[in-house]
Amino acid sequence: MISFIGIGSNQSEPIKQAQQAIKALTTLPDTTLINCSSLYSSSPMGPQDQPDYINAVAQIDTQLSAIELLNNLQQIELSQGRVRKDNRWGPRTLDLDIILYDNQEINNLRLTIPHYGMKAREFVLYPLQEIAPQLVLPDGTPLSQLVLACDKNGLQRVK
Ligand code: A4P
Ligand code: MG
Repeated sequence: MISFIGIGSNQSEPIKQAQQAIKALTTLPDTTLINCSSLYSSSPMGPQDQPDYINAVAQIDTQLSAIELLNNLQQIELSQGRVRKDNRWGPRTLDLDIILYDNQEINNLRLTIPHYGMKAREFVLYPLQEIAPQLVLPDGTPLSQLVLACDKNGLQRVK
C-alpha cells in the first residue's frame, strides 16, 4: 500500500529530528521509503508560545496494516524522546501522522484516515504537493484544489 506520513518537530534540534525520523522510516518492516519532501519551517498551529516547527511528508510503500503502521510510527516517536502530554497541540520532539493510507477511509478509536487536519494544514499540503502533485483524495478532491485554497502562512522550504 502507498501511504503518506506527516513528520513534525519543534524541539531538540527539529531538523535533526526530522532527518532521523526519515532514516527510521527506511527501517520499518515490510516497508520501502519511496520519496520524501524537502524540510519546511512553519509557524505553530495552536498555542503560539512554542517554537516554529519543521515539517515534511514522506511517501512509503508498505505491507503493514494501518494499525501496524501506527504502532511502528509511535515506536519511532518514543525512541526519539517523544513524551505524550495532555496539552493538545503543544511542543514535541517528533510527531508522525498517517496522512493517507492507500485510497482508504478509516475511522476507528485509534485512527482517522485521511488525517483529520490534512485538508487545511499548509505544512501538510505543500510538502505533499511537492512529492505527489497529481494526488487525489479518497473522496475525489484533487490535492491541487486544496493547495490553492490554503494560505502558506509563512511556510518556507529550509532543506
Ligand atoms: N490518531 C488518529 N488518527 C491518526 C492518524 N491518521 N495518524 C490517533 C496518527 N495518529 C492518529 O496522537 C493522538 C492519537 O491520535 C494517537 O494515539 C492515534 O491513535 P498524538 O500524536 O499522541 O497526539 P497529538 O499529535 O498531540 O494530537 P493531534 O491532535 O493529532 O495533533 P496534531 O493534529 O498532530 O497537531 N504546528 C505546525 N506548524 N506543525 C505541526 O506539525 N503539529 C501539531 C500537532 C500542532 N501544531 C503544529 C504541528
Ligand atoms: Mg500525532
